Amino acid sequence: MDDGCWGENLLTTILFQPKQTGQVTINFADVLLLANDGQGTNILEDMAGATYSIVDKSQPLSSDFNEDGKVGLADISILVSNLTGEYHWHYDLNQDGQLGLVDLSILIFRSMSE
Ligand SMILES: [Ca+2]
Ligand SMILES: [Ca+2]
Repeated sequence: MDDGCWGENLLTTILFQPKQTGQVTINFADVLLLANDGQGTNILEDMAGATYSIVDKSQPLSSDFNEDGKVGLADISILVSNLTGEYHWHYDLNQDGQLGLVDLSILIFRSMSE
């Protein structure tokens, strides 16, 4: 793009191929995207990274959060204490990207099934 671009444009697409499940943080370091503002302002300079959760949707997430070999009140307590605050992917039992009553319902159902 020798002449640059104007307005909203898709500049690139990055495809990531995860090697394992878990969390990954992606930061844009040493990357320049310069505005054609006469000063060459790097518009990525203030861009924060993002953290992604890589999950295997073919495998149900474990509900035994305290790893005591059973799903029970202790696990429910752990989930409830994590419903607010920072998102933790391993408590997201329906893998919808958020923690909420659906995840709690799944956990209660699993605890009653054991
Ligand atoms: Ca447990
Ligand atoms: Ca969820």
